[in-house]
Amino acid sequence: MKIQILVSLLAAVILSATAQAKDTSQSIELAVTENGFEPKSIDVKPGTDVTLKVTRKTDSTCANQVQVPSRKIKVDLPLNKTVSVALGKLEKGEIRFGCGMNMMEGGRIIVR
Ligand SMILES: [Cu+2]
Repeated sequence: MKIQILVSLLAAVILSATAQAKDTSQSIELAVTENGFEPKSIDVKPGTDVTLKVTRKTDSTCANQVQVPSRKIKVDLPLNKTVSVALGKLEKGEIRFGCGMNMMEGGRIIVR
């Protein structure tokens, strides 16, 4: 009886490990500081389901929004609060992001 429980526990652990290996989602932390978006360049693998976790840490830039023009995303960034921006599965190429007015130099996600 105890062995059966142990075996099923082991099976559950192995199954969840396998599921994690196949999971291609990725959370990427992005900060807005006096220097703009950090990091400015992010590398991901094609087919990855990407969510940006954006935290604005300064009031001294115009970036109180983040936008991803190719995804038609524009999101408010409250000070010191992390905002999730789901981009979905990314194909090969480059995705630009920047401030709400598209003035400030933003950054890019390189999918390769
Ligand atoms: Cu701006």
